Amino acid sequence: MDDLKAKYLGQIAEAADEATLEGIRVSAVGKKGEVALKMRELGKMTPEERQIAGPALNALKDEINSALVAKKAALADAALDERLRSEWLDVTLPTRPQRRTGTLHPIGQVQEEITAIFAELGFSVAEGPRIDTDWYNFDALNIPGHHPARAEMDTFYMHRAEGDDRPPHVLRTHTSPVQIRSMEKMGAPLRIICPGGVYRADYDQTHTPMFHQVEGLALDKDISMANLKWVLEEFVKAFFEVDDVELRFRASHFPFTEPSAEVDIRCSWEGGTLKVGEGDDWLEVLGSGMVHPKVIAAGGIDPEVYQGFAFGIGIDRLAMLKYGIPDLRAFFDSDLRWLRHYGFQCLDMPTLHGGLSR
Ligand code: 2NM
Repeated sequence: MDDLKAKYLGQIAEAADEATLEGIRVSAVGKKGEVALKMRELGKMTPEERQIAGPALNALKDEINSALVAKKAALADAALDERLRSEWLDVTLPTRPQRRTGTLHPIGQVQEEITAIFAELGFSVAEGPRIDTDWYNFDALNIPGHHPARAEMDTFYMHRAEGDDRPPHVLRTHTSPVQIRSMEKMGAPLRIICPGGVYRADYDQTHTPMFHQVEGLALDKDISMANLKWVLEEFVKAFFEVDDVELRFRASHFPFTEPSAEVDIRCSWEGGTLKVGEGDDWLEVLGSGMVHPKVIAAGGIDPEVYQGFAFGIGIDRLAMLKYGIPDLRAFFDSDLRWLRHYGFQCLDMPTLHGGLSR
C-alpha cells in the first residue's frame, strides 16, 4: 500500500495537464483501478487482517482523491495565470498610425461649424424631409400659387400617376418647411436652425440643382430686428474667426418675412484673399427678416402673441468664401484629388473652444 501511495502521489505531482490527471484517476481509483483490485482481495483475508487492511485502503483512496482534486485546482490556477500573462495588454500605448484616406467634405465641415456656433447661441437643430407637400414648401410660407418661385421651371415636382389625387409633392426649394413643421410640433417660444440640402431647377457657373442651406428661426413674445442683428453679428464673427465685423442691412423682399433685409459684410479682397471686417467691399451672405404673421399662423402659433426673426444662409457659398474654393460645381464632382486637397480630417470636429477650422 505504501508503494501504491508513493507511486500515485508521485504521478499526480508530475502531471502537467488535466488529461494526464484523468488517466491517473482511472488507473488508481477508477472502478477497475489498482485500489479497487486490492479491495477485492479483502474477501480472501482473515477478519483480523481485513479490519486493518479495509480502513487503510479507504484511507489510501481518500488520499489519492484529495491529491487529484488539489492538483486539478493547481493546474487551473496555473492556466489562468498563463492566460493573464500572455493576454496582457498595455492600454496606455498610442494607437498605430493609420493611413487615413477618407476626408470630411467642406460642406459637411462648414455645416458642423455653423451648428456649433448657433448651439452656443441657444439654437437647436431641426431636420425634416427633403420631399414635402407644396403646402409646407409654399402655401404655409405665404408663397401663393401665382408666385414666380412656384413656376414649373424652378421647382422639381414629383411625378404622380394618373388618378392619384394626393396633394402634390416637391423637392423642397428651401429648408423653411422644416421650420413650419417644428412650429407645429414644438410651439413657441422656439429657437432652431434647419440645415440641409435643397433643390432648384437651376444649373450654371454659380448654381447647382442641389445645394445646402441653414435657415434659422427665433420666436418669442419680445423679439425684434435688434435681436436678429446681434445674433447675425455673433455668427459672422465666430464663423470667419475675427474679433470685429460690420454688417449692412439692405431692405429687400421675401414672401415669408416683413420687413425683409439682405445682409452684407464689410470685407476686402487684397491679393485675391478674403479679409472680413475691413476694406471697402461688401459681401452678400444671407437673407433675413421678421417672420410674416401669416407664416406664424400657418405654424399653428398665435401671431398676436408671438413674433420672431428668421434668416437663410447658403452653406456652399460660405464654404467657398472661407476655404478659398473657386468653383462651386467641383463640390459635387466626387473627384478624390479635390477631396484630398479641400477635405477635412474626420476627427477634427469643429468646436468653439478648439478653434472652428484649426
Ligand atoms: C431666408 C430669408 C428670410 C426664413 C423664413 C423662415 C420661416 F419658415 F420661419 F418663415 N425660415 N427662413 C427666411 C427668411 C429665409 O432665406 C434667404
